[in-house]
Amino acid sequence: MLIFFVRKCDKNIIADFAEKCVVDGCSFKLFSACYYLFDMKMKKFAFISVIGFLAVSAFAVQGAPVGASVDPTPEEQKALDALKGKLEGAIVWSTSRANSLHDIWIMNADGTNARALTKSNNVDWFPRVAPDGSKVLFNRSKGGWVPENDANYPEKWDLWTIGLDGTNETRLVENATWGTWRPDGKSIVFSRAGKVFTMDLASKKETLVLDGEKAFNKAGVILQEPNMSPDGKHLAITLRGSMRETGVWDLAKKSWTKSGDGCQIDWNFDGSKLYRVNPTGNGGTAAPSEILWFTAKDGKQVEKVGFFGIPKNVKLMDLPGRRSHEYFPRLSPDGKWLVWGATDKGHDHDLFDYELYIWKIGEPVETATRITYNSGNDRWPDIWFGKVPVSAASAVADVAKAAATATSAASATAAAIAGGVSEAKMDELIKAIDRLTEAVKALAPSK
Ligand SMILES: [Ca+2]
Ligand SMILES: [Ca+2]
Repeated sequence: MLIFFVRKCDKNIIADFAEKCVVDGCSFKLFSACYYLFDMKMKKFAFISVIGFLAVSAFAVQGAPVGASVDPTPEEQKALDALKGKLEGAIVWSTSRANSLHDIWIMNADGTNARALTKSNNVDWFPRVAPDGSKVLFNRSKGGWVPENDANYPEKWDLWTIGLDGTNETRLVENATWGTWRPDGKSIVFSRAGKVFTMDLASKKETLVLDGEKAFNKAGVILQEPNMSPDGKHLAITLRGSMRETGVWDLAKKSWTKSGDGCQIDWNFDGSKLYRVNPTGNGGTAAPSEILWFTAKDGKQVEKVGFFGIPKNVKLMDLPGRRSHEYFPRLSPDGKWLVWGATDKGHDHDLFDYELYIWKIGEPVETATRITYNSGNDRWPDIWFGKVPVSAASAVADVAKAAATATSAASATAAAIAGGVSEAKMDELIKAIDRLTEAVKALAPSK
């Protein structure tokens, strides 16, 4: 165990810990950072590692808190009611609400009908819906609890797919993380620590498209969450390990354009925008965070942030109030809606009580609608628009439910008639007929 720990405790990881300890104050992480700063000799390192390992063992988390339901406030309920029926499609995300190891869940794009898509003894997260809505690509730990901080160790993860109807769960790529779809749905992009690959789904052939250490001429560069531009010419990447910034890699010119600090940089549907998380803005009681978006021209970010502050036009979302530690931004396929997660305290992506929101871009930020209500962890949403496929098994269950409703409505109608037709009975009769009509509609085969 000690050997394992020493091997893992390289400078890059410790540097990551150093940043994290600012946020969550974990004493071990602070201690690791101090070790790094003082650059102690190997002997001392081994000794300190034992102490560090014991500290980690004592406080090791073996899963995320399983949450409990939370009631929406009257305002939140009003916003939910206003959204209901407005959008057809699905939102998928990773949650610990029913399983401390996180399952992928799915809800309708209007925030209704949340249900589990995966159920496993592995950590399932980073779901990305295929362009045709047939399936979801996601990260799965090889076994048991693996924290998101270990996303940079591809040997701990595989990429899996599952149908949006919950069928055909399949392992697609071994030892990989951060899988995303190409626009035609025929290939995917993913990373293995410092390298980015594409894979053709028909042939299963993998192609190395970027080697971080060679590209940046620096050891220990981690390429996190690589998102390829829709035209396939650029990679938006969050650099971690020995470098720490966001930006865009031009695959043909082999050049890097820095976006700034922050993380989770991604493209909109046509590559005309880049968006990402920035460590500024309101932050609840965690740390400042907001979502920025920029004009992208030939893969380059037009507006700059930094010494002169943040231009107003690049601010996309920074909620007023406490739940403003925004992460995991994702634009809808048509670029008109934004989904994200936010905490009102705490930062760890896989432990704290993030809740998901949806917002129509351009509307006042106050119209953002909270769509999850559970004290467990809710992270990494993706949104897709279209008709969500239904498995044969659940279609049969739906028909059975509709049939039961129709039977009960029909007997209520008969009972109302049998009891004579007073005014009250007439109301009852009309309601029963309405229910019967709805139930018969539901029984009709969908087109
Ligand atoms: Ca904020
Ligand atoms: Ca939550």
